[in-house]
Amino acid sequence: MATLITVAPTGAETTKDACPTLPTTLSELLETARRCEAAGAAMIHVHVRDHEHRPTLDLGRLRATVAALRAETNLIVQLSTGGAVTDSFEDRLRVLDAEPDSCSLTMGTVNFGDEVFANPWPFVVELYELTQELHIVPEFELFDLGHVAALHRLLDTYGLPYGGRVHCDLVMGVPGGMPGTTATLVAAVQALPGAVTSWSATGIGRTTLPVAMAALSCGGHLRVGMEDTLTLSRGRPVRHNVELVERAARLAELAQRPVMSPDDGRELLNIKPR
Ligand code: KMH
Ligand code: ZN
Repeated sequence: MATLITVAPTGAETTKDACPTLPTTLSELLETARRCEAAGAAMIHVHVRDHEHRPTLDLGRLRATVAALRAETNLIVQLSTGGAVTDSFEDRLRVLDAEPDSCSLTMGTVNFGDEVFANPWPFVVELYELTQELHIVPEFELFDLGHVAALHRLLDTYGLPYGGRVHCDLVMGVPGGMPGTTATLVAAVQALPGAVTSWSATGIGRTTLPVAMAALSCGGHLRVGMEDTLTLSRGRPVRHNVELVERAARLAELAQRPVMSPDDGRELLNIKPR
């Protein structure tokens, strides 16, 4: 089985001042997307920044970003509905109006460092029903084992996502969420609903490599990028997202699970051309 690599190049937490190589402008994002696609990424998980490099859910910027990524790459475009911890539920729901191929959908509230990433059940349900109505393929973000239980409840109560495939991403190693260890990954994978058709994993910070290797050995796909990891090794900062994608592609190759093209990714997730 080939490996779907998702690149999450920006996120909402790191500031441009702290990390000047973080792609925060549209042209930096497009340059990043092109290079990461050439290195083996099939999907891009996008957080947008404003003209002062601060996270924003401005609909005009989101629409322009989706259009530009579609024009300049063949990547599957996934918009974050998580945004930043300060974003309102209303703004996070409105992200879907930018008509991405896919969107992230976090399955519950989690402590997020010193903050709280709020995803109460009624919001999760409203967002899920909106993805079904607007024909957007969700990627369920699971930060904790409780989120796996919530995914069972969601699918049992509200049925399958648009397109019929159930793809989730284990986000591991967030301070407040499940630890980024092999034992936890195995426990989470074993607990996934039977309806899950594919899953990826990402380990925050120093958990990146153990989580990636565990995921590959368990049949999972990979998410990498500067949203989650800012160093390649101790004392060696990531200079460009492509370094993380290249390393993930090398790991996938070693595991004899070579990278998947964006078109094969569309088939895996049943994403139709818009
Ligand atoms: N920035 C985090 C609070 C997502 O993209 O859906 C949430 C996050 C998850 O990054
Ligand atoms: Zn994100």
